[in-house]
Amino acid sequence: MDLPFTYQVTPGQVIPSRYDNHTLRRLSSLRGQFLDQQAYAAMLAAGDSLLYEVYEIKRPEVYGELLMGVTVLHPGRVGKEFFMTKGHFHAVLHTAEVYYILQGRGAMVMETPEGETAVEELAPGKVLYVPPRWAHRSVNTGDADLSFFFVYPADAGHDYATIETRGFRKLVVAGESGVEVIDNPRWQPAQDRV
Ligand code: M6P
Ligand code: ZN
Repeated sequence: MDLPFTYQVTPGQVIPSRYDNHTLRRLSSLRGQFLDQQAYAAMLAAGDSLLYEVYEIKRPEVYGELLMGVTVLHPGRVGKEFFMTKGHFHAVLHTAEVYYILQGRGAMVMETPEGETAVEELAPGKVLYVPPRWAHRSVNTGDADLSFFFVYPADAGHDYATIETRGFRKLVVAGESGVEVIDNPRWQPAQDRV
């Protein structure tokens, strides 16, 4: 591919005009993450629903390069909890990420290893800066696709295991009065710490 290069991403056409990888993530890849495990099991038994899709522009995973792409997170709920991404820390913890929201409504749930938490609302036109060290998970709180452009250092890598075992400290649910952020009652402190 020629360098430099351009491609198109617009709110009307969120799928990048060129991309290298198209990853599909289904309900089964979020096992253990949703609070209502009965609702999760029932939904999974009815079919392995597609939760989100990532269109990635490939670059060498080395210092100095940037990885970019678009995530399309579909609407839906497991019990009261909205569809969400797996979420991760970066394997190289001190690396940041930028999101630009193209369409839909949602939230980004974030936390540091020390236990600071933050939840930012996502809406079209908004740019979100996820600082180094903050784990991040996007949540679709609307009834249409939530789509956003992302970019982060190509050598950052993904640490999924920490979230898979402990979960996030905060959850985003449909409450009596709309979208609510609650403490995760199943959040687990790390076992390997004294
Ligand atoms: C964002 C970015 C990607 C990530 C995607 C899906 O678009 O952070 O790097 O792959 O969300 O999230 P996850 O990797 O947690 O499944
Ligand atoms: Zn990331």
